[in-house]
Amino acid sequence: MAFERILVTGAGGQIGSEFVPFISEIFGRERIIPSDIKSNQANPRFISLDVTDKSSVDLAIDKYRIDTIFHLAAILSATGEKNPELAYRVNISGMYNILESAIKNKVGLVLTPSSIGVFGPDTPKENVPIETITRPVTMYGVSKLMAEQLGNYYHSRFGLNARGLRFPGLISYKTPPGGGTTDYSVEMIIEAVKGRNYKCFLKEDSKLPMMYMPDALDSLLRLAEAEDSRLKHRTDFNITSFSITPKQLELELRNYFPSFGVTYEPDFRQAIADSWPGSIDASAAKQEWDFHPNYGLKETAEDMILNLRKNIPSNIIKRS
Ligand code: NAD
Ligand code: AKB
Repeated sequence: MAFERILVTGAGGQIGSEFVPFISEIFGRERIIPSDIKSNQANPRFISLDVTDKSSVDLAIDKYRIDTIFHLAAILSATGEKNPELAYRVNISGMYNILESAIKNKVGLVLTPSSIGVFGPDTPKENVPIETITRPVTMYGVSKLMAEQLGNYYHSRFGLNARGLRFPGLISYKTPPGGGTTDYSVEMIIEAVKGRNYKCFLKEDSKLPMMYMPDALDSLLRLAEAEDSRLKHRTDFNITSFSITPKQLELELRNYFPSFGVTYEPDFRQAIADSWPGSIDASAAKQEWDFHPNYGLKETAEDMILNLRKNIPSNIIKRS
């Protein structure tokens, strides 16, 4: 049984703040329990839940008779390098608490995004398959890899329906990204729309895989609804839409804003970007659950600019 009572952790984040309205449209608002460590006064259904607090996780899953969990609470790569202990607690202990409670309460599905952060400098750089060398050099990567493996373990040991996918950098305009290395892409587009130049914290040739938020939301739902019998993988599906460098994004934006300019002043996030691949292979996701992205760079830039021209949300500020 799944999708009757759905808990979303980290619901106030870049993905959660869009995923909750997205699934509310599909399943009905009354079935969704959005939660986060941050409060949200605007949504009375929102509950306060710290995933590192095992008894609170247990209490919430039991109280709301949860059958499905989209576990989005996490600490991203740049914030994780500033505070590795926090990243460890939220990304590993938080995942452990969710899985333990899911078993105890007979939850039907736990879906947890992973990341290209699981790869490291020893991973091949292009068209990287799922099974490859994964030796991450960030606490974020280490913890996301551990979370993938925990999901696999709870599936094989206890039969839990744990699933997950490795997102590339996500581009969106509603909620600011949460302190990652790919955040430059969102920041650059916003500055261009505001008519300002941008100082980029990565080098101009740092190629990374990316995806526009509508494709990310669709992917989460497709994997959640996929027939179990089709899945050969569980928690580590690579997915990607397009790969770009900051320079390519700058040039794309100059089609709309001819005087837009970017200076490149790499900071500590450059080392993180350097450890990640430039492109990944999403063929297993296509075969096993019909992953199908619709937005390339051009469509992403066009839609971002269209929406940001209507309204630049006041909370779109740099968080890292
Ligand atoms: P985000 O940082 O925007 O949101 C994470 C949310 O988790 C925040 O609202 C934060 O308040 C919450 N949180 C932090 N600690 C918590 C705790 N102890 N208990 C409960 N909530 C807590 O991140 P996001 O981009 O929405 O990421 C969601 C998931 O997707 C994560 O697993 C992340 O690793 C993965 N992911 C994101 C991207 C991306 O580009 N956004 C890329 C790859 C993978
Ligand atoms: C980050 O940069 O940390 C995230 C990710 C790719 O996981 N956007």
